Amino acid sequence: MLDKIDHIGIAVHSIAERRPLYEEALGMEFKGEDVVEEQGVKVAFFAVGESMIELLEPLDDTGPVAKFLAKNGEGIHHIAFGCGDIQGARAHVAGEEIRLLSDEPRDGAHGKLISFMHPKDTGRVLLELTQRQGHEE
Ligand code: CMX
Repeated sequence: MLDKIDHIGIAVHSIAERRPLYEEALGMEFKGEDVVEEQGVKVAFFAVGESMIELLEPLDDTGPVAKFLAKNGEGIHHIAFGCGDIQGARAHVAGEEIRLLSDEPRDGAHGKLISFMHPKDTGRVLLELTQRQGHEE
């Protein structure tokens, strides 16, 4: 059902401030930035093998990442699993009595479909399902 760890999301106050850590100190390839208005974030991706690190910077004080930063400070925000069939994966986890945070998959960065599970049902770890649509860089 899940084919890899697609990315690990890390909440940061400023992508510009943290980018040198991943790109220069750790030597990861920068794969681009995106704004996901629906999620209230600017994101930046860095490649690690077939997976990515996603830095998440809030666009304002109101979205989920802003709330996370206010409560916890910077740190790991979520783990995203790649899957070929997000609707099938959603049906499977829902059958395991894990609540999904949206009625349908939402649009994520780089044209992906995404769905989050409630951290209260997953041992206090925010887990995401993600499915690529068409081609992606
Ligand atoms: N990881 C683990 N636990 C988390 C969490 C996170 N990232 N965010 C919130 N929680 C926990 C809270 O600590 C809280 O636990 P306690 O009650 O034990 O303190 C619980 O979840 C509920 O939190 P809340 O403050 O009552 O509710 P929120 O309004 O913060 O909503 C959540 C939490 C997960 C429902 C909300 O953040 C959400 O809908 N997230 C999904 C969307 C998202 O995170 N988008 C940003 C990334 C977008 C992208 O990658 O493109």
